[in-house]
Amino acid sequence: MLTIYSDDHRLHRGRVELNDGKLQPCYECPERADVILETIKRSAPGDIIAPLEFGLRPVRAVHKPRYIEFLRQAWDLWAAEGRSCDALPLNWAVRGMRQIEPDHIDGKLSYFSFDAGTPITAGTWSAATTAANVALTGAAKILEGERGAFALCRPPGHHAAADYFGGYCFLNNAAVATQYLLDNDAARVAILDIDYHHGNGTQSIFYDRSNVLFVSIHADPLQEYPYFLGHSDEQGRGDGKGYNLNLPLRRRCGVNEWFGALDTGLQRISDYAPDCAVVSLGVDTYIDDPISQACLESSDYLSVGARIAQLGLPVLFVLEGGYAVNDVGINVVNVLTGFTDVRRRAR
Ligand code: 6XA
Ligand code: ZN
Repeated sequence: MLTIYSDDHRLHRGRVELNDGKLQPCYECPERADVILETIKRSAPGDIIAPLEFGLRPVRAVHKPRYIEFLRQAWDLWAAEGRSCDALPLNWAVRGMRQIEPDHIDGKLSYFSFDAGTPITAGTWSAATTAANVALTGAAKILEGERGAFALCRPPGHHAAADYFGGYCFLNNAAVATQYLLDNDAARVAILDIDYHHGNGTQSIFYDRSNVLFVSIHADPLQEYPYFLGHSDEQGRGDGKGYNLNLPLRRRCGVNEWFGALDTGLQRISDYAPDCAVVSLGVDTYIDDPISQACLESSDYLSVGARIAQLGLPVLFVLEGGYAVNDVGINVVNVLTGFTDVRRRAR
Protein backbone atom coordinates (compact mmCIF):
# COMPACT_ATOMS: atom_id res chain seq x y z
CA MET A 1 0.00 0.00 0.00
CA LEU A 2 1.26 3.43 -0.95
CA THR A 3 1.62 5.84 2.00
CA ILE A 4 1.80 9.63 1.70
CA TYR A 5 3.52 11.40 4.56
CA SER A 6 5.22 14.68 5.48
CA ASP A 7 7.13 15.66 8.63
CA ASP A 8 5.30 18.99 8.51
CA HIS A 9 2.54 17.53 10.69
CA ARG A 10 4.93 18.31 13.58
CA LEU A 11 4.36 22.03 13.00
CA HIS A 12 1.03 21.56 14.78
CA ARG A 13 1.69 20.65 18.39
CA GLY A 14 -1.03 21.97 20.66
CA ARG A 15 -0.10 22.26 24.30
CA VAL A 16 -3.50 22.12 25.98
CA GLU A 17 -7.13 21.22 25.41
CA LEU A 18 -10.07 21.65 27.79
CA ASN A 19 -11.13 18.18 28.90
CA ASP A 20 -12.81 16.84 32.07
CA GLY A 21 -12.92 20.42 33.35
CA LYS A 22 -9.14 20.77 33.17
CA LEU A 23 -6.57 22.09 30.75
CA GLN A 24 -4.81 18.87 29.75
CA PRO A 25 -2.03 17.94 27.32
CA CYS A 26 -3.46 17.42 23.83
CA TYR A 27 -4.37 13.86 22.90
CA GLU A 28 -3.96 14.72 19.24
CA CYS A 29 -0.14 14.86 19.24
CA PRO A 30 2.72 14.44 16.71
CA GLU A 31 3.77 11.16 18.33
CA ARG A 32 0.65 9.53 16.86
CA ALA A 33 1.88 10.04 13.31
CA ASP A 34 5.46 9.16 14.26
CA VAL A 35 4.37 5.79 15.66
CA ILE A 36 2.19 5.04 12.63
CA LEU A 37 5.04 5.88 10.26
CA GLU A 38 7.51 3.70 12.19
CA THR A 39 5.07 0.78 12.24
CA ILE A 40 4.47 1.10 8.51
CA LYS A 41 8.22 1.13 7.84
CA ARG A 42 8.66 -1.94 10.02
CA SER A 43 5.75 -4.09 8.98
CA ALA A 44 3.77 -2.84 5.98
CA PRO A 45 5.51 -3.10 2.63
CA GLY A 46 4.90 -0.31 0.12
CA ASP A 47 6.35 3.03 -0.94
CA ILE A 48 6.23 6.08 1.31
CA ILE A 49 6.14 9.29 -0.71
CA ALA A 50 6.06 13.01 0.08
CA PRO A 51 2.97 15.06 -0.77
CA LEU A 52 2.74 17.22 -3.88
CA GLU A 53 1.81 20.89 -3.54
CA PHE A 54 -1.71 21.64 -4.78
CA GLY A 55 -2.07 25.27 -3.69
CA LEU A 56 -5.30 26.50 -2.13
CA ARG A 57 -7.62 25.87 -5.05
CA PRO A 58 -8.81 22.41 -3.91
CA VAL A 59 -9.18 23.71 -0.35
CA ARG A 60 -11.35 26.57 -1.66
CA ALA A 61 -13.55 24.01 -3.41
CA VAL A 62 -14.67 22.85 0.07
CA HIS A 63 -14.02 25.62 2.60
CA LYS A 64 -15.39 29.19 2.60
CA PRO A 65 -13.06 32.10 1.76
CA ARG A 66 -13.53 33.96 5.09
CA TYR A 67 -12.78 30.79 7.04
CA ILE A 68 -9.62 30.08 5.04
CA GLU A 69 -8.53 33.68 5.62
CA PHE A 70 -9.23 33.33 9.34
CA LEU A 71 -7.18 30.12 9.65
CA ARG A 72 -4.30 31.69 7.76
CA GLN A 73 -4.21 34.78 10.02
CA ALA A 74 -5.43 33.44 13.36
CA TRP A 75 -2.06 32.86 15.00
CA ASP A 76 -0.65 36.25 13.96
CA LEU A 77 -3.73 38.07 15.27
CA TRP A 78 -3.51 36.11 18.53
CA ALA A 79 0.24 36.74 18.92
CA ALA A 80 -0.31 40.46 18.21
CA GLU A 81 -2.25 40.55 21.50
CA GLY A 82 1.03 39.65 23.23
CA ARG A 83 0.02 36.03 23.81
CA SER A 84 2.31 33.05 23.34
CA CYS A 85 0.03 30.29 24.71
CA ASP A 86 -2.22 28.26 22.37
CA ALA A 87 -5.20 30.11 20.88
CA LEU A 88 -8.51 28.75 22.18
CA PRO A 89 -12.07 30.12 21.96
CA LEU A 90 -14.07 30.98 25.06
CA ASN A 91 -17.72 31.42 24.05
CA TRP A 92 -20.13 30.64 21.22
CA ALA A 93 -23.22 32.11 19.57
CA VAL A 94 -26.11 29.95 20.73
CA ARG A 95 -29.86 30.17 20.22
CA GLY A 96 -31.03 33.76 19.73
CA MET A 97 -27.54 35.23 19.25
CA ARG A 98 -26.29 36.60 15.93
CA GLN A 99 -23.79 35.14 13.48
CA ILE A 100 -21.70 38.21 12.64
CA GLU A 101 -17.94 37.78 12.29
CA PRO A 102 -16.30 39.88 15.03
CA ASP A 103 -13.21 42.03 14.43
CA HIS A 104 -11.32 40.89 17.53
CA ILE A 105 -9.38 37.62 17.35
CA ASP A 106 -11.12 36.26 20.46
CA GLY A 107 -14.48 36.75 18.76
CA LYS A 108 -13.22 35.31 15.49
CA LEU A 109 -12.01 32.16 17.28
CA SER A 110 -15.52 31.77 18.70
CA TYR A 111 -17.25 32.50 15.40
CA PHE A 112 -15.22 29.94 13.43
CA SER A 113 -15.19 27.08 15.98
CA PHE A 114 -17.42 24.70 17.89
CA ASP A 115 -15.28 23.50 20.79
CA ALA A 116 -12.49 24.42 23.22
CA GLY A 117 -10.43 21.33 22.55
CA THR A 118 -8.77 22.45 19.34
CA PRO A 119 -5.88 24.85 19.94
CA ILE A 120 -4.39 26.93 17.14
CA THR A 121 -0.61 27.29 17.31
CA ALA A 122 2.07 29.08 15.30
CA GLY A 123 2.39 26.16 12.87
CA THR A 124 -1.23 25.07 12.62
CA TRP A 125 -1.91 26.66 9.23
CA SER A 126 1.21 25.09 7.65
CA ALA A 127 0.49 21.68 9.15
CA ALA A 128 -3.19 21.78 8.14
CA THR A 129 -2.44 22.78 4.53
CA THR A 130 0.20 20.05 4.32
CA ALA A 131 -2.31 17.51 5.67
CA ALA A 132 -4.71 18.54 2.89
CA ASN A 133 -1.88 18.10 0.36
CA VAL A 134 -1.17 14.62 1.76
CA ALA A 135 -4.81 13.62 1.20
CA LEU A 136 -4.87 15.30 -2.23
CA THR A 137 -1.74 13.41 -3.28
CA GLY A 138 -3.47 10.19 -2.28
CA ALA A 139 -6.49 11.20 -4.38
CA ALA A 140 -4.23 11.97 -7.35
CA LYS A 141 -2.64 8.53 -7.04
CA ILE A 142 -6.08 6.88 -7.01
CA LEU A 143 -6.94 8.81 -10.18
CA GLU A 144 -3.70 7.51 -11.71
CA GLY A 145 -4.87 3.94 -11.09
CA GLU A 146 -3.55 3.07 -7.62
CA ARG A 147 -5.96 0.58 -5.96
CA GLY A 148 -5.23 1.72 -2.42
CA ALA A 149 -3.43 4.63 -0.77
CA PHE A 150 -3.01 5.83 2.80
CA ALA A 151 -2.86 9.55 3.61
CA LEU A 152 -0.94 9.62 6.91
CA CYS A 153 -1.99 13.12 7.83
CA ARG A 154 -2.53 15.23 10.91
CA PRO A 155 -4.16 17.37 12.12
CA PRO A 156 -7.21 15.28 11.25
CA GLY A 157 -10.19 16.67 9.35
CA HIS A 158 -13.61 15.06 9.65
CA HIS A 159 -15.07 17.50 12.22
CA ALA A 160 -14.08 20.56 10.16
CA ALA A 161 -16.99 21.99 8.16
CA ALA A 162 -16.98 24.54 5.33
CA ASP A 163 -16.46 27.36 7.83
CA TYR A 164 -15.65 26.07 11.29
CA PHE A 165 -13.01 24.07 13.15
CA GLY A 166 -13.23 21.76 16.16
CA GLY A 167 -12.57 18.20 17.33
CA TYR A 168 -8.83 18.65 16.58
CA CYS A 169 -9.71 19.39 12.91
CA PHE A 170 -9.12 22.52 10.78
CA LEU A 171 -9.27 21.56 7.10
CA ASN A 172 -11.37 18.56 6.13
CA ASN A 173 -8.72 16.41 4.44
CA ALA A 174 -11.14 13.65 3.40
CA ALA A 175 -13.65 16.15 1.99
CA VAL A 176 -10.97 18.06 0.08
CA ALA A 177 -9.70 14.78 -1.41
CA THR A 178 -13.25 13.68 -2.27
CA GLN A 179 -14.03 16.95 -4.04
CA TYR A 180 -10.74 16.67 -5.94
CA LEU A 181 -11.69 13.17 -7.13
CA LEU A 182 -15.05 14.54 -8.36
CA ASP A 183 -13.39 17.48 -10.08
CA ASN A 184 -10.99 15.12 -11.88
CA ASP A 185 -12.93 12.28 -13.40
CA ALA A 186 -14.86 10.51 -10.66
CA ALA A 187 -18.63 10.77 -11.11
CA ARG A 188 -19.50 9.42 -7.67
CA VAL A 189 -17.51 8.93 -4.49
CA ALA A 190 -18.54 7.13 -1.30
CA ILE A 191 -17.08 8.24 2.02
CA LEU A 192 -16.99 5.65 4.79
CA ASP A 193 -16.24 7.24 8.16
CA ILE A 194 -15.32 4.63 10.77
CA ASP A 195 -13.86 6.96 13.38
CA TYR A 196 -15.49 6.57 16.82
CA HIS A 197 -16.89 10.11 16.55
CA HIS A 198 -19.40 11.31 13.99
CA GLY A 199 -17.84 13.15 11.04
CA ASN A 200 -20.12 16.16 11.38
CA GLY A 201 -17.94 18.32 9.13
CA THR A 202 -17.90 15.86 6.26
CA GLN A 203 -21.64 15.23 6.56
CA SER A 204 -22.43 18.94 6.46
CA ILE A 205 -20.18 19.60 3.45
CA PHE A 206 -21.88 17.00 1.26
CA TYR A 207 -25.38 17.00 2.80
CA ASP A 208 -27.13 18.43 -0.26
CA ARG A 209 -25.32 16.31 -2.84
CA SER A 210 -26.07 13.00 -4.53
CA ASN A 211 -22.60 12.55 -6.07
CA VAL A 212 -21.16 11.87 -2.61
CA LEU A 213 -22.58 9.14 -0.39
CA PHE A 214 -21.58 9.69 3.24
CA VAL A 215 -21.77 6.65 5.52
CA SER A 216 -20.71 6.98 9.16
CA ILE A 217 -20.47 4.48 12.02
CA HIS A 218 -20.02 6.29 15.32
CA ALA A 219 -21.02 6.58 18.95
CA ASP A 220 -24.57 7.87 19.41
CA PRO A 221 -24.51 11.69 19.59
CA LEU A 222 -26.98 11.51 22.49
CA GLN A 223 -24.08 10.05 24.48
CA GLU A 224 -20.91 11.20 22.81
CA TYR A 225 -19.06 14.07 21.17
CA PRO A 226 -19.81 15.95 18.88
CA TYR A 227 -23.35 15.62 20.37
CA PHE A 228 -25.21 17.85 17.91
CA LEU A 229 -25.05 15.91 14.66
CA GLY A 230 -24.91 12.22 13.70
CA HIS A 231 -28.45 10.96 14.37
CA SER A 232 -29.95 8.25 12.16
CA ASP A 233 -32.71 10.50 10.82
CA GLU A 234 -30.14 12.76 9.11
CA GLN A 235 -30.47 11.33 5.61
CA GLY A 236 -29.50 14.24 3.36
CA ARG A 237 -31.42 17.19 1.94
CA GLY A 238 -32.67 18.19 -1.51
CA ASP A 239 -30.62 16.36 -4.16
CA GLY A 240 -28.72 14.78 -1.29
CA LYS A 241 -31.79 13.11 0.23
CA GLY A 242 -30.96 9.43 0.71
CA TYR A 243 -27.20 9.93 0.33
CA ASN A 244 -26.32 10.30 4.00
CA LEU A 245 -26.38 7.21 6.19
CA ASN A 246 -25.65 7.54 9.90
CA LEU A 247 -25.26 4.33 11.89
CA PRO A 248 -25.00 5.47 15.51
CA LEU A 249 -24.14 2.85 18.12
CA ARG A 250 -24.56 2.99 21.86
CA ARG A 251 -21.38 3.69 23.80
CA ARG A 252 -19.56 0.49 24.79
CA CYS A 253 -21.46 -1.58 22.21
CA GLY A 254 -19.95 -4.98 21.39
CA VAL A 255 -17.74 -6.03 18.50
CA ASN A 256 -20.53 -7.93 16.72
CA GLU A 257 -22.77 -4.89 16.73
CA TRP A 258 -19.95 -2.73 15.39
CA PHE A 259 -19.19 -5.16 12.54
CA GLY A 260 -22.92 -5.45 11.82
CA ALA A 261 -23.01 -1.70 11.27
CA LEU A 262 -19.91 -1.96 9.07
CA ASP A 263 -21.62 -4.56 6.89
CA THR A 264 -24.75 -2.39 6.61
CA GLY A 265 -22.62 0.58 5.58
CA LEU A 266 -20.59 -1.43 3.07
CA GLN A 267 -23.76 -2.86 1.50
CA ARG A 268 -25.12 0.66 1.02
CA ILE A 269 -21.84 1.73 -0.60
CA SER A 270 -21.89 -1.31 -2.85
CA ASP A 271 -25.48 -0.50 -3.95
CA TYR A 272 -24.41 3.08 -4.70
CA ALA A 273 -21.71 1.76 -7.09
CA PRO A 274 -19.26 4.65 -6.75
CA ASP A 275 -16.05 5.04 -8.76
CA CYS A 276 -13.99 4.90 -5.60
CA ALA A 277 -14.21 5.23 -1.82
CA VAL A 278 -12.58 7.49 0.72
CA VAL A 279 -12.29 5.99 4.21
CA SER A 280 -12.04 8.37 7.15
CA LEU A 281 -9.86 6.05 9.15
CA GLY A 282 -10.08 6.70 12.86
CA VAL A 283 -8.84 3.96 15.17
CA ASP A 284 -10.28 5.53 18.32
CA THR A 285 -12.75 2.61 18.14
CA TYR A 286 -9.95 0.75 19.95
CA ILE A 287 -10.79 -0.82 23.31
CA ASP A 288 -7.92 0.99 25.05
CA ASP A 289 -8.40 4.39 23.43
CA PRO A 290 -8.07 7.00 26.18
CA ILE A 291 -10.95 9.24 25.04
CA SER A 292 -13.42 6.65 23.69
CA GLN A 293 -15.72 3.94 25.05
CA ALA A 294 -15.26 1.43 22.26
CA CYS A 295 -14.61 -2.24 21.72
CA LEU A 296 -12.26 -3.20 18.88
CA GLU A 297 -9.09 -5.18 19.60
CA SER A 298 -5.97 -4.74 17.48
CA SER A 299 -6.62 -7.99 15.56
CA ASP A 300 -10.16 -6.82 14.66
CA TYR A 301 -8.66 -4.13 12.44
CA LEU A 302 -7.44 -6.84 10.05
CA SER A 303 -11.09 -7.77 9.43
CA VAL A 304 -12.02 -4.10 9.02
CA GLY A 305 -9.49 -3.75 6.19
CA ALA A 306 -10.49 -7.09 4.65
CA ARG A 307 -14.19 -6.21 4.59
CA ILE A 308 -13.49 -2.83 3.00
CA ALA A 309 -11.36 -4.57 0.35
CA GLN A 310 -14.34 -6.75 -0.56
CA LEU A 311 -16.01 -3.67 -2.04
CA GLY A 312 -13.58 -4.16 -4.93
CA LEU A 313 -13.14 -0.39 -5.23
CA PRO A 314 -10.05 1.82 -5.27
CA VAL A 315 -9.81 3.17 -1.72
CA LEU A 316 -8.13 6.22 -0.28
CA PHE A 317 -7.64 5.87 3.49
CA VAL A 318 -7.34 9.20 5.30
CA LEU A 319 -6.17 9.24 8.93
CA GLU A 320 -8.56 10.70 11.50
CA GLY A 321 -8.51 9.88 15.26
CA GLY A 322 -6.87 7.25 17.49
CA TYR A 323 -5.06 8.28 20.66
CA ALA A 324 -3.66 5.12 22.26
CA VAL A 325 -0.21 6.14 21.10
CA ASN A 326 1.44 2.77 21.82
CA ASP A 327 -1.05 0.84 19.69
CA VAL A 328 -2.17 3.36 17.09
CA GLY A 329 0.53 2.12 14.68
CA ILE A 330 -0.45 -1.54 14.75
CA ASN A 331 -4.16 -0.70 14.59
CA VAL A 332 -3.76 1.40 11.45
CA VAL A 333 -1.32 -1.04 9.86
CA ASN A 334 -3.72 -3.92 10.50
CA VAL A 335 -6.47 -2.13 8.54
CA LEU A 336 -4.08 -1.54 5.64
CA THR A 337 -2.72 -5.10 5.81
CA GLY A 338 -6.20 -6.65 5.96
CA PHE A 339 -7.08 -4.60 2.88
CA THR A 340 -3.98 -5.45 0.82
CA ASP A 341 -4.07 -9.16 1.71
CA VAL A 342 -7.56 -9.54 0.28
CA ARG A 343 -6.60 -7.50 -2.77
CA ARG A 344 -3.51 -9.62 -3.36
CA ARG A 345 -5.55 -12.83 -3.22
CA ALA A 346 -8.12 -11.38 -5.61
CA ARG A 347 -5.49 -10.70 -8.31
C1 6XA B 1 -13.52 16.28 22.53
C2 6XA B 1 -13.32 15.05 21.73
C3 6XA B 1 -12.71 15.31 20.40
C4 6XA B 1 -12.78 14.10 19.53
C5 6XA B 1 -11.82 14.15 18.41
C6 6XA B 1 -11.88 12.95 17.55
N1 6XA B 1 -12.35 16.85 23.02
N2 6XA B 1 -12.68 12.96 16.51
O1 6XA B 1 -11.23 11.95 17.72
O2 6XA B 1 -12.78 12.00 15.64
ZN1 ZN C 1 -12.54 10.39 16.76
